[in-house]
Amino acid sequence: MTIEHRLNQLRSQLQKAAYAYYVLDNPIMEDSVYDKLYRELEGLEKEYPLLITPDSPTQRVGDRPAAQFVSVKHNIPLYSLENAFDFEELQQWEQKWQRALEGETPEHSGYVCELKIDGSAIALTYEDGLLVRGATRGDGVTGEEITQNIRTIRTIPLRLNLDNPPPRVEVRGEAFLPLDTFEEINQEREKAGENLFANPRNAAAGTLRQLDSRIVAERKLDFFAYTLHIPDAEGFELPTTQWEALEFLQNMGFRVNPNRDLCVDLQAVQDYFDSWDEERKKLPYLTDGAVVKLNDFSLQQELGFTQKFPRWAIALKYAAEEAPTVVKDIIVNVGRTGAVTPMAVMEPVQLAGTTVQRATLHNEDRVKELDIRLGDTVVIRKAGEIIPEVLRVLPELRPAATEPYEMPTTCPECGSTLIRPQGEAVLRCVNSSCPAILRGSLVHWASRNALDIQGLGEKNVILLLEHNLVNSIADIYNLTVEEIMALPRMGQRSAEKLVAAIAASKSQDYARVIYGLGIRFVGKVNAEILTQNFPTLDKLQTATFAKLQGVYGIGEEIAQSVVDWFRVEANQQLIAALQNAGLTFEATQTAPVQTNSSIAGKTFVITGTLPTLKRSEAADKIKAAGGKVTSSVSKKTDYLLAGENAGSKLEKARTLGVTELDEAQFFELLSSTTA
Ligand code: 0OX
Repeated sequence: MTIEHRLNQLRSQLQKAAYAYYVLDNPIMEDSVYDKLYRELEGLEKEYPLLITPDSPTQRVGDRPAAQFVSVKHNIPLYSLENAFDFEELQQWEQKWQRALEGETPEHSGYVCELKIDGSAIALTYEDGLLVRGATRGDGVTGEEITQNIRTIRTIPLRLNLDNPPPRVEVRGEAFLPLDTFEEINQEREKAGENLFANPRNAAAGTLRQLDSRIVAERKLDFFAYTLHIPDAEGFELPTTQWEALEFLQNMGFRVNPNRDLCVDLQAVQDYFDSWDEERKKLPYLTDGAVVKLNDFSLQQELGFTQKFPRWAIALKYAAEEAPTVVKDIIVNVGRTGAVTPMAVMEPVQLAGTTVQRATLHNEDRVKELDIRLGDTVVIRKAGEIIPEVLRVLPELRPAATEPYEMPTTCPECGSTLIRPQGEAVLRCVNSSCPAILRGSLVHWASRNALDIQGLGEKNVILLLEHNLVNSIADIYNLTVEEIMALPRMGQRSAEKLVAAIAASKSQDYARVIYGLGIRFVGKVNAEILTQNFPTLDKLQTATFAKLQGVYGIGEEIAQSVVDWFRVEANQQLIAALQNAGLTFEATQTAPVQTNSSIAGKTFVITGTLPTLKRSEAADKIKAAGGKVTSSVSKKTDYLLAGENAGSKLEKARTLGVTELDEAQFFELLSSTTA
C-alpha cells in the first residue's frame, strides 16, 4: 500500500468514526482504537508534510492566531425570523402567507417544526465538497470570516460526505455552547479573575470571534445545521422539502437537531411546541422556542422574503422568564434622543440565562401605575433580546415607611427642565447640548451596526467627554494619539489602536453612516432602504416628504422624521463636518435604484399567473425601481399587473378605473424612464 493510500484510508476511517460518535451519537470505534489510528495519521503527516490535506482530521486547529477577522459579504443573506408568541399570532402568520398567494390556498405538505437553538448563526461554504469558508451572521448581509475557528467544531465536516458534490454548497446553522461547557468556562474565568459571560449565547458568540483557534478548540462549541442552499443544482438529485433537507444535511455529515417534527397543521405545531415547553429544560443546550417552516421549497420560493424575514417561516417563542428581586434604587437614564427612561436598580437575579441588575420602568405613567418604591419586591421579566422590565410589584412584601417615587423635573445630566410633549408618555430633555445626548449619540455612532469603531464604547466615550476632547461626533476624527494617551488608564498602544479604528470608520458604507446619525425611526433596515433609493447625500437631504414616502418600506412617520432631521441647522453642520472628515456619503456597493423610472413612487397590485415572472419576482422588480407593492386594490393603486386567472382584484380595479397592465406592458414600463 502506498503512503497516500494509507493516509486516505486513515482519514476516511477516522472521519467515519467521528461522524458516528459526534453526529449520530452512535460510536462505532473504541476510543483507544481511534487514538491509535489518529496517532498513526499524525506520525505519517509529520514525516510527509506535503501529503497533508485540508480535510484531514488533524487539521482542525490552526497553529497561529489570526491577526484580525475580515468582513465577508454573504452570497445569500442570512435573514432573521419574525416572532409569534401565541396560537393566535401563529394563525395570523398562516393567513398572511396565504394572502400573499392571493387566497389560492395551496395544498402543501405541512410545517416542519425545529427547536430554536439559542446560539450564534453561522454560514458555511463548501466548494467541490471542501469546507472553504465559515462566517458569522453579522448583520445578515456582511459577516466576519472565521473559518479557522469553525474548523475546530467537530460536528462540522471538513469535507462533505458526497461522492459527487455540487460545485458550491451553502449550509447555515446555529453554533452553540452546551450548558455544562458554558458553566465550566465561567468557573475558569472566575478563577482567573476575568469577566463572566452573561449567558451561553454570548459565550458562543465571543468564542467564535476569538482570534486564537486553539482557545476555540478548547471551548468545545457545537453546531446544528438547518438550511441548505445549492446554487448550481443542475444534474443533482436534491431535496425538495425542508424535511428532506434536514436528512440530507445529516447524511452529508452535519449534526441536525433530532427533536424535529413534520406537522400537518397549526394545531399539530402548537402540540409540538407545548410538548417541548417543560421537556426542553432537560436538554443540554438552551432553546427559546420553535422555528416553524413551510415544508415545500416550491412554496418557500414563491413566498420569498420581506426586507427582514422569510415569509415562509416564523419563530414561536416560549413565554418570557420571570423572577422576583428587590429594588435598591430608582434612577433615570437620558438617552441619545433626550428621552428620559426610569429604571429600577435591583439585587442581581438570574433570568433566562442572564444576570440582570437593571430593569426598565418605561415611563412616568408606568411608574405611577406600578407605584414602585425603594425596597419593594418586584417581579421582572425578560424575553429574548428585549431589555428586562418590571412586570409587577408585590405590595404585601413592601417594607414599612416607604414613599411613592417621583420622577425628576430637571435633567439629571444638564439640569434643564424636562418637557413632556402633549400626547406622549415620554419625558424629554430638549437641551440639544445636554451631555447625555452627545454621549448617547457617540456611543450609537461607534456601535457595531453603525460605524463599528472598536474601542469606542461607553466607557471611553465618557472619558473623552469628561476631558472635553469632543463636542460633537465629528470631533472624534480630529483626535490625536497624544491627546488620547494623556487620558487616565490609556496606554500608547490603546490610543494608537483607537485612532486607527476611528480612521478606518471613514470607509464604512453610506448606509452605516446614515444609521449612525441616529435619525428617529431610521434603524438599520430603513437606513439601507433610504441609501439604496437616495444613493447620494444630496439626493437624500433634498428628498421631499412625498418622494420619501413613495419608497417601498418608508412610511409617513419615517419620511417626516428624515425631512425634519435635515432641516435642523446643527444637523447640517454635523453633516458638513463629517463630509470634511472624509466619511462616505455615497452608495457604492449596490446598484442604485432607478428613482427616475416610471415606476418610482407608484403603487402596484399583482394578481393572477404571469406568463414568465413569478409574482415575487415582479414585486422585486417593482421595488427595485422604487415602486411599492400592496396586496389589495384601492383608490391609491396606480397599476394592476394582471396575469391569467385574475379574479376579484381585476374586477375591483376595473370599477375603480385602475390602469391594467399585462406582463409585456409591465416590461415596457420598467424600461421607460421619466428623466
Ligand atoms: C435556530 C434556527 C434559526 C432559515 C431562514 C430564516 C431562519 N435558531 O434553531 N433559523 C432557522 O431558520 C432560518 N432555523 C432554526 N432552527
